[in-house]
Amino acid sequence: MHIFKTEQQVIVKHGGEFFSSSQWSWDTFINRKGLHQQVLNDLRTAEADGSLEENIQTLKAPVGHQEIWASGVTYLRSREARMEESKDAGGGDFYAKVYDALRPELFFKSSAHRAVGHGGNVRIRNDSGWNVPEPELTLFICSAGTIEGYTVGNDMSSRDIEGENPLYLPQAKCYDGAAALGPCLYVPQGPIDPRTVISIEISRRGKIMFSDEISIDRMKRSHSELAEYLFREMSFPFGAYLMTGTGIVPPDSFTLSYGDVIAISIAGIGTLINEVAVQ
Ligand code: DO4
Ligand code: MG
Repeated sequence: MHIFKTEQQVIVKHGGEFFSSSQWSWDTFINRKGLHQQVLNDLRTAEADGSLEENIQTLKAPVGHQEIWASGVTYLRSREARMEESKDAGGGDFYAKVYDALRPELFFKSSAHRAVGHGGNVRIRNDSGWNVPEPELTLFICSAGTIEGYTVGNDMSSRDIEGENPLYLPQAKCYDGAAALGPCLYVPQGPIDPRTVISIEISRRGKIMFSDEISIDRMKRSHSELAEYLFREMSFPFGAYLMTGTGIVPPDSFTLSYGDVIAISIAGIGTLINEVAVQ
């Protein structure tokens, strides 16, 4: 099942049908242990309404009062790219060490108000000259600490800033329009298939500048391990989103430009499309 957030409504798509109710409010609707079964129970008393399909043409990010966190260096490709970009600053070792360490790298990515949804504009910083999107499977973890769903995430990153000094990471990762989530919250009956593929396509004036794909089973860590570390000493009253890291990094010669269109697809979830805002 897929749960969409619009300006006014929570809309569920299940079995090819669309449902909504004025009783459903985002934070309480999604923050439930055993979400798939709970929503199935809700649908027993809801009436399918085909006209709701039109309402999901304009979507919000599937986030209310949830914080958005991110994991780093969970794929070999990210480890290599980070070591290379920070080697002059002496930061390379840190990335090699965190890739092998027991404790994962977790960092705060975005509050809801800085995130954008499908169709919204992501941004690149004015004080950065090397920017890339990071296509990431993103977990939704409810306040009880269980993984209840998935969405597509884009962890926009300023590579020159993080490469200059690893201590600049929050500035490379957190700014208005640096996180995109969507198009919906996907809530399968069980865990997502480990053979699921993430793909990305970046277009400039209609021409594809970069494309790549990776399967999520190439990730070094498990989803439950990442969720467990995030929830160790922090409570999330409305649940939390956790990006799981990137396994796709464009070549070093590539940087995003204003107007580029980034399309990230994850099988089963959908495609998140965002244009880089023109400043
Ligand atoms: O340590 C820097 C950030 C890593 C990251 O965002 C990723 O691997 O996806
Ligand atoms: Mg990332």
